[in-house]
Formats: sequence, structure tokens, C-alpha cells
Amino acid sequence: MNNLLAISPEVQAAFDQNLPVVALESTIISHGMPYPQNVQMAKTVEQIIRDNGAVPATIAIMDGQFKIGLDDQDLERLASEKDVVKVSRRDLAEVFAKGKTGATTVATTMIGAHLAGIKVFVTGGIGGVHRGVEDSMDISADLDELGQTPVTVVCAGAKAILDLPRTLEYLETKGVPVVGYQTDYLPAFYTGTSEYKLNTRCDSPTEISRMMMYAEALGLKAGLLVTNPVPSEYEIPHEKIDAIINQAVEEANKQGIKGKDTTPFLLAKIVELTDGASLDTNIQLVYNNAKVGAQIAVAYQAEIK
Ligand code: PSU
Ligand code: MN
Repeated sequence: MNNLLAISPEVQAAFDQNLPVVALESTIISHGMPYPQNVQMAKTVEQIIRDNGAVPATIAIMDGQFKIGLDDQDLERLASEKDVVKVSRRDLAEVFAKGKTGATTVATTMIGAHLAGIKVFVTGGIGGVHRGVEDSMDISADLDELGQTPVTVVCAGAKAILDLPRTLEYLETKGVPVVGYQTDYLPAFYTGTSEYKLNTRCDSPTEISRMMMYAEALGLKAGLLVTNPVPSEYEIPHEKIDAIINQAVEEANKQGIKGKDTTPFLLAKIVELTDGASLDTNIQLVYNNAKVGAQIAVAYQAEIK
């Protein structure tokens, strides 16, 4: 068997010195955004994490190993090559066994982060329960992963391509705390808020790091989902984005898009229908999450010293 992990020198040095490390996913690069904005975003987000006192570890599967910490060449490859596989939990064993290369979703980035001992992971949006689940049974593997892998995931909430109330119900069933960061309501990705009230609010990175510490001490295996609203200057108003999302979902149904292709299809369609405005919002919310995620990692490291 191959070693499961290939850790970059920068990340290994951070582990050796007990520095806070923040994981980042790669499906957002390969399937979530167009080239070349995706690679630019990937590099900037790493820099924001460094500027906020933590070490970034972008994760992908390269040649049948989890690569923890990617170099510029890896990022460029994931961002620009057309045939990069989107690897979720179901696909993981095959990609390792065949020595393939692929981009990790929230679910598989959590698995890689946990194997490497990384506690905090920053992304844009998670997968969830899809609208029309009554017929499709489409529920992202991200949700079950959150229920079983103890990694804190910082996102900007869930977007209305998903069924938000059902996504919250599912997370409750799986024992995943959904924390509103400085908000009482679930952020809805492109907009900073929704009508769905959350059970938990935290106003500082330290409050979140204390929840992480107790979850671990109690032996709870679940992750923790931090939902961080997009800064208001980058929001797309509900009136505008809702109609576009409806149109994208209709188009997906009409074209018979299914399974792992659904989320990438919807994201690309929304970029097209907003003339790129949704992409700007998406990039800015990731940057904002990077700042908060780095602060949580720093607070957690201080807490366990
Ligand atoms: N939502 C986004 N951008 C993304 C994704 C979701 O706003 O890039 C990606 C993430 O990698 C997430 C995956 O884990 O899509 C979910 O895919 P699925 O619904 O097939 O589980
Ligand atoms: Mn799905």
C-alpha cells in the first residue's frame, strides 16, 4: 500500500512547531469555479490564512495519496485540467487503489484533514439535501461526514439550490451543531441571512474553539459547522438570486442532470445567469471564511496549550 498522506514541507513544519493549520478543499477549485479565477482564488485564500496567523493546507488526491498542502503546480493542474475527478466518500477507495488524481469535496477533505490531525477546514458552501429530495433522494455525503468526522468546517451557510430546512433537520439528526457566527439566522451563501433561525450563535473564535474542545472531551464524533455570513457589500439580494436559482434548478431537471454532476452544473449555471456576479460573491465569501477559520484555528491552538 501507498502511504495515505503526503504532507508538504510547509505543513509538516507547522505540525512540528504546533502551529495552527487550516485545511482547504479542492473541488471548489476544479468543479466550483471557472479557470483562471479558481487558481487565483486558491492562492489568495492561502495567503489570507497566513496573514491571520495560521498555515494553509489545501488538500487533494494526487497519484493515489492525500496530498496535504499543494504547490503552485498542483493548484494549476487542478484548476485547469478538464478531466480532474470529483472525489467524494464513495469514490475514495477506488481513487487510492488505482493511484489516480482527484479533487476532494467537503466530505473527503474532512477525511484527509482528520487523518492528518487538522481540526479546522475552510470552504465556501457545503453540499446538502437537494430540492426535490422526495424523488431524487439526493443528499450530499458532506452531511453524513459532518456527522461522523470531528473537523470544524467554516462555510457561508447553504445556498438555495438546496432545501435549507431539510438540510438543517438532517444535520440535527446527525448531531452536528450549526453555529451562526455573529448571527442568529442561517446565512444563505449569496445572502447573509435567511428566515431559518439557528439554535446556536457564537460571537468569537474562542467560543467556537471551546465547543471544539468539549466535543472532543465528550467523545462526540461529529464535526461542527460554522456558518459565516457573506459581507454585506458582496451580497446578492434574495429577489435577484432566488429567481436565478429557480431557473438553474429547472434547467438541471430538464437536462436530466444527476448524481455528482448536479452541484457543479448548478454552480456554473448560476455564474452564467448572473453574468459572473455570483462568482465575485463566491470568491469574497471564501476570503471572509478564511479569515474566520484562521482565527478559530489560532484560538483552538491557544486553548489546548
Ligand atoms: N458548494 C459550493 N461550491 C462547491 C461545492 C459546493 O458552493 O464547490 C462543492 C464542494 O466540494 C462540496 C460538493 O463538498 O460541491 C458537494 O457535492 P455533492 O452535492 O455532489 O455532494
Ligand atoms: Mn448528490
